[in-house]
Amino acid sequence: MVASAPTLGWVRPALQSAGTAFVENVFDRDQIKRFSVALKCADQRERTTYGEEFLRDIGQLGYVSDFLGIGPEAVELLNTPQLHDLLAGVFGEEIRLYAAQGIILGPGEGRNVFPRCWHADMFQIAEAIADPTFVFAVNFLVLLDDVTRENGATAVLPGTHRTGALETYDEAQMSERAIEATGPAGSVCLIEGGTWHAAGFNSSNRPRPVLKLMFTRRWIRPQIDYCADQPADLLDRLTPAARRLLYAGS
Ligand SMILES: O=C(O)CCC(=O)C(=O)O
Repeated sequence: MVASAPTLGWVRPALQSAGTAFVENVFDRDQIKRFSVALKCADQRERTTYGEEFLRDIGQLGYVSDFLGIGPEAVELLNTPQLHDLLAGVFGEEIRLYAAQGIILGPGEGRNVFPRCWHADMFQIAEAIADPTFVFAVNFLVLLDDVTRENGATAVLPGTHRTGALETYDEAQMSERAIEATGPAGSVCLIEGGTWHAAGFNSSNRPRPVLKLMFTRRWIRPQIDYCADQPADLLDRLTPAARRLLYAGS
């Protein structure tokens, strides 16, 4: 059973109060398998092209930044109706894709190992907005495998979108306050743009893959122009709702 629109009314209030929400069953298992294989292949291509050592040095090992380049699965993901139900519940119509990437957290990687640390994705914009409960940007982390504390669940500090800078940067205190986004593949962990969070530490022997989709209000200039340099038929393969997510100029 995938999550349906009428059951999603709690998500925006949760983002307003806690700055985070966790929604299960947004994508089904077959989709997740396809996304996961596509991401693994794209990651391998990047490692072959640039070399693991170089990618590690620049803090990009396991980050696949060419989201549309992972293959037709990126289009499939953007066309998924349940994703749009969730987006509509969070933002209404006024929404665009700001940036997307795959993140593969390898064994032995994670919090406090370069480049991973506590952060709020859009801290500066959050600071400039007077009402901290105004949801202007949300990181959608799509779980491509079952995520546990052992394989590096993302840790989120609830309510920190309302306080701005943290009172303490002490790792022990932050870990104690954090909630861990554990759950089954196909779930989405939503993190508001001003909410502090960090990857966990992957102490398992398998990589932990997620897809990160950062959505923002349309008046925020996207980090990547997804319509530039794309195959001519890309927009034809997207549903009107998905196309609207990518349009930089409208
Ligand atoms: O990989 C993770 O668990 C966290 C990802 C993250 O920090 C981010 O998307 O901003």
